[in-house]
Amino acid sequence: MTLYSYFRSSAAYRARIALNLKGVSYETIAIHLTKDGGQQSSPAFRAVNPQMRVPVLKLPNGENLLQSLAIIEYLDEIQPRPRLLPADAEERAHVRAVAQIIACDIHPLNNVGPLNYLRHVLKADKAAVEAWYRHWIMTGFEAVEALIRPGPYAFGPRVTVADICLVPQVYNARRFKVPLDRFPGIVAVDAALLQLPAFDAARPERQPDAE
Ligand SMILES: N[C@@H](CCC(=O)N[C@@H](CS)C(=O)NCC(=O)O)C(=O)O
Repeated sequence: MTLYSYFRSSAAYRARIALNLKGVSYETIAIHLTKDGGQQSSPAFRAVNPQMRVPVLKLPNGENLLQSLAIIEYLDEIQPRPRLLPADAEERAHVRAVAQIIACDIHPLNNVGPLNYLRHVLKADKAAVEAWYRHWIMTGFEAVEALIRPGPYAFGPRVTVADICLVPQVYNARRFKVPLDRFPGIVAVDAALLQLPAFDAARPERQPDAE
């Protein structure tokens, strides 16, 4: 398989963790999200993903899969071990809720497009953009902190899709110097997960396109 990725993209980071957990080997094609005005906007990449975002997982048959959560669930379906969603329906809903707070409620507000709109269209200054970024992480993490049950991972001793979403979001928070002292559970889960080889190998700094 081939993953269109960018080392700092937290959505691509999720896909990398899932591929590693499943033991699926893949090649990386780096799409630089800021160089050349953003390589995701090139006609060549637009033909791969009309939404012009990473990650994209290219399958051996040439099909392109988009959206990190869809990619993760696809991997979980074709390669069921280790399972990334609990067998119990109620538990599965709790895990998906945390994954979706991060992937659907926090991350889209702090993504490249909305931040550029704040900067260039609404003329927000650096301090205002940083305050916006911090606000959405803090409010989202308050909910996540209340919902997870560290033990040692977000929902006990098995890694789930909630963990896969949590680690890249904590990486983003640290990158933008968001204080995490109010979230001891999140910090503990993140530390436990980063001990696992699948998470360690997916770190931005370990990617071929890392700067
Ligand atoms: N919901 C999507 C988000 C994908 C996404 O927004 N990726 C970002 C990087 S984290 C991107 O490619 N942004 C490029 C842009 O907005 O121009 C997913 O989970 O895959």
